[in-house]
Amino acid sequence: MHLTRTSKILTAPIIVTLIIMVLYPGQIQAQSVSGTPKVVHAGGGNATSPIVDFVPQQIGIKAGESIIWDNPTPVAEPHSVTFMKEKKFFADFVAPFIVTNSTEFQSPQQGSNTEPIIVPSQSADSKVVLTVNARAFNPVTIDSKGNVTYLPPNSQYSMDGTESYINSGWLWPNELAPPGGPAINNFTMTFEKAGTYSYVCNIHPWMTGLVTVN
Ligand SMILES: [Cu+2]
Repeated sequence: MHLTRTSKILTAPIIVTLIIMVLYPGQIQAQSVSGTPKVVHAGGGNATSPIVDFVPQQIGIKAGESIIWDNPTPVAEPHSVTFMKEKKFFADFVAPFIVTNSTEFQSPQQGSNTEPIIVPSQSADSKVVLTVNARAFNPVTIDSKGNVTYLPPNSQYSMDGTESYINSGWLWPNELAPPGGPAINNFTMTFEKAGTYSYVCNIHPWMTGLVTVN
């Protein structure tokens, strides 16, 4: 394909942008947050008395602004930032699942001190295993139609206010996430619409926060 000089000049910035998007996908995403996000801490305190609260518990922002939640707790105590339209969307972090009787669970690490909890089921062909619930543990959204979308760790999400469920996933203090799981330590959300939005931690459901968007 032969490009004229003008079209070469016009396409050059697009090509540069595409290369940057491939090399630094997180940075392109980060630019979509307008202004500096306000910080809310999930937890904190010290090693002998960790805080189990959002700090500040209430925060006011303007529509289009963002909040970043982190976890400054000095011990390995996780928290989540979870918005729900209704109580039925509360995701317990351990949940039962039916599997066939022939299903065996083996640890990838020989000799590890692990085993899933298996309880009897109603049917002779199946058993029930209790496992960690991904919708509590991982960053995920459910829209008003019930579509479930998993987000990458340390996500940035823009809330339009119609969502049924938005979860940060378990936010661990830096370097203190358990091995094997996603090492999530922050969550950023942009609030597009004015309103009052309450949220909870799905590990400590009495731990609540409020965002007022004007
Ligand atoms: Cu918590």
